[in-house]
Amino acid sequence: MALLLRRTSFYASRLFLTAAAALSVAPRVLMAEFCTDGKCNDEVEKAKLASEAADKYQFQPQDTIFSKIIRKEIPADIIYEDEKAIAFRDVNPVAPTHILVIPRKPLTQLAASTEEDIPLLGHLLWVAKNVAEKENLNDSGYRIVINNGRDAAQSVYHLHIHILGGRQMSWPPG
Ligand code: TR5
Repeated sequence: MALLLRRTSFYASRLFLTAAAALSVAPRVLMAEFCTDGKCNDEVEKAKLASEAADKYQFQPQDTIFSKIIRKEIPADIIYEDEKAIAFRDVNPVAPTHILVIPRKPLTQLAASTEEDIPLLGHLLWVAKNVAEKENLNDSGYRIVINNGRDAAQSVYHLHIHILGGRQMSWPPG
């Protein structure tokens, strides 16, 4: 019974987060950030939308969905936060464990970082390492990914580190 309740509340919270993401913006040009209509399962469409997002946002600080999560304006399954970083579960997981680590500072992407961000970049990796450990991924292993720009299909222009684990991965990535 307790397990059933836990499962139900897990799926209810996932549904809520997905709905919140879907409702948060309408214009198609922003779809790369929100992927609400199922098109994001299509790799070609995904790349096209990511390319639109790159044209619009690359190198320009802007108010992304992640800024809203930082300000707690939209709900997210936050599992860690400190004065510089925040980690939360990806709403569209591509692995049994899929967590995003982001800086509070609105850096659009890795390529937009400067020398002054060296301590911040180190901190983000440190957080990712600790979060992965807490998620019991150390023995099995995990993958750290940063998608940067159009060709990497970056869709949200707020720097983020993906932590992926809980299944065997293949190489090269798609
Ligand atoms: O493709 P890149 O590397 O830019 O990764 C962006 C990631 O953000 C994707 O894995 C999305 O699934 C994830 N994402 C997008 C939204 C979102 C999210 N993760 C947690 N919560 C989210 N909300 C509330 N809204 C989103 N649009």
